[in-house]
Amino acid sequence: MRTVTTRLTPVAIAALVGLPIALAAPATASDHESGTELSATLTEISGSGASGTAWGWVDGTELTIQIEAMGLLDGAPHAQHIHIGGSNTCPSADLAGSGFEGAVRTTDAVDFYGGVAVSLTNEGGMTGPDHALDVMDFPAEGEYSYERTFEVPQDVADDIAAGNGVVVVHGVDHNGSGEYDGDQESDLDPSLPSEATDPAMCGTLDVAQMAMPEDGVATGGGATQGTEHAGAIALGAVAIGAGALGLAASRRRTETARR
Ligand SMILES: [Cu+2]
Repeated sequence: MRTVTTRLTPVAIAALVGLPIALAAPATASDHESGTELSATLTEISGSGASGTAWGWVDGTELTIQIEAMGLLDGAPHAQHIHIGGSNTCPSADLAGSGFEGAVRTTDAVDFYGGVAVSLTNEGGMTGPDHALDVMDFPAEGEYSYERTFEVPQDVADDIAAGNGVVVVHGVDHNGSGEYDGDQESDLDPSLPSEATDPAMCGTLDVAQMAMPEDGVATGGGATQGTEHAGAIALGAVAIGAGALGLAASRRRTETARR
């Protein structure tokens, strides 16, 4: 929902200053005709310095996930998952953890994001929760772009489409040594240092817009309808302020809503 609003802002600015509206088109445009679009802003946990975004699409049992990550330890694997459970949220910023200087470890925040439901392994790796720590099958760079489309169980797909998925990227060099080390064992696998599995960043996969059923009739959903109204109000203000340019923005909004 937040993403729709964010997209409107550049549209509104473009309309007001007369820039070509096409510049404001979202980069994640897709040709999907059914399914549910999701997006997440990934924010650091325990001052890891990591940040990123995630985008997803659920259509039946097919899941597509894109992740843009930065600020991670370079040259070290970053396990990345979709967690489901708990309150389906990220840990609060003031959560005191059991890790390095109070850092949050993976199990410290399980009441927030639950357990691993999907392992976002590299192409070829397995994607179930049993493969959550297949460390050779995850991105191992400080900054990376990840995209994968694969099948998930129906209940997992339903949960993610309902906005219950939380993306968590792991691996934090708390002591700045340039590698995963330290005295503390991982709370997930005692053969690994805790740094290798501590959560670096987290974001909730929020439903970005209403899924359109095949008959083309939108079903209920108060929150998304509220977003639509907010967009209409914003565009109304543009129309008043910028006349014909405002109308162009409204048309663009309609196209965006149809995707
Ligand atoms: Cu995880």
